[in-house]
Amino acid sequence: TKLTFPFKVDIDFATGHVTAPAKVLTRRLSDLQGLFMDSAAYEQMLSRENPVLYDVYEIQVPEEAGHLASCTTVIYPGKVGKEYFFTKGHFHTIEETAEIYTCLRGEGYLLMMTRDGRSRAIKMTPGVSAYIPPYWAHRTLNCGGEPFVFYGVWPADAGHDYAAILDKGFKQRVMEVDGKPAVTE
Ligand code: PAN
Ligand code: ZN
Repeated sequence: TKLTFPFKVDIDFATGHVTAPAKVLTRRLSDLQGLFMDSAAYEQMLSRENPVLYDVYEIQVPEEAGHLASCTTVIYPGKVGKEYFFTKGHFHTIEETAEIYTCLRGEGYLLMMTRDGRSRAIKMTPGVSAYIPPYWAHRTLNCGGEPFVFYGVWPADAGHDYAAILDKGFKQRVMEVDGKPAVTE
């Protein structure tokens, strides 16, 4: 680990915006091809518009062991069919690395699963801080009517592995049933 100078950023809990040095990553509907359950609803929505599903504001540090990377993620409210907008979801490339997500605003779920088929869901509301252990893939979603904002911290060298999720998806889904979010297997 190289010597790095201490620094601070300001996080706006309402918008998730982070002051520099942050890198912004925007994910639109078209970036999540094949991930939503209702593919007809997906194609229909995409033929009309290509909304931003979420923005990631990453606080930049060297991607090396010893450093901690962090970011805010803002998932906007919305659904594809009955399924709430979610993140792509991933395992870490170095699978034995954990992560902590703390909810700053809104209402959502953190879905987690292992390669051997175990799964967990944690309801996220402001002040809830969830621990994602090593080896657990993770995806978040917004099941409320306002932006869902959370702050995540992970080992900076962990890396993101999206392949397994793009291939097999997530075991659990959260859909609107009778006007309320329901976690389905
Ligand atoms: C988070 C996620 C972020 C966006 O920073 O990367 O919420 O989700 P996807 O990367 O699945 O699109 C994190 O878990 N980092 O490790
Ligand atoms: Zn992660």
